Amino acid sequence: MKLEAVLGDITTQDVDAVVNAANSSLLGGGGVDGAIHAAAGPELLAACRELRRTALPDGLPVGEAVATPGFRLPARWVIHTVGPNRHRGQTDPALLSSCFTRSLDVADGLGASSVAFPAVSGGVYGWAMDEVARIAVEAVRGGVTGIERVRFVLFSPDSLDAFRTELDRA
Ligand code: AR6
Repeated sequence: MKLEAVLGDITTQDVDAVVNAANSSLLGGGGVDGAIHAAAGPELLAACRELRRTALPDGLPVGEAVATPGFRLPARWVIHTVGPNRHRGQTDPALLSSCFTRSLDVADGLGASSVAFPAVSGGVYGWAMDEVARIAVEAVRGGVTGIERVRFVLFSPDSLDAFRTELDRA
């Protein structure tokens, strides 16, 4: 599996699946969630509402992942995951690690070979970027899947540095 980190906007990535740092409601929000919904178009919100009506009446639990089509995005699928929110006392690294491993499992199940991740929980949810990077890289490296390429797409030079530091660790 090839792992890389780039500076950029996840909504423009030419990969099979992009991961969304959503919230349990799946009904949209700010940050990367808002950007993905804006770029994918209103069909994405409709698909999320349908998931809530059917499979997920209580919402998506923290650390879990679920897929929808990507609609107007270059990516064929969006995999929605919910990171732990530090401001709500969700400080267990296993929950954040699970976001990455479960998203890869879902992508693998769809037959995706390339996946782009944002820094889940590294924004509004309050985790330090070096911690997100360490947990994300460790989780992805430990996963055994058919995914060929994982790209971390970071929104600032500092977060790119944090991920590059982890990727450079042997
Ligand atoms: N491409 C890549 N990264 C981005 C983009 C983008 N277009 N936009 C922002 N980021 P956040 P969280 C970075 O807050 O901490 C939402 O309202 C951003 O700079 O989006 O998991 C949800 O609905 C940061 O480094 O996600 C939830 O309520 C990283 O993505 C809540 O925020 C994650 O920041 C989730 O919070």
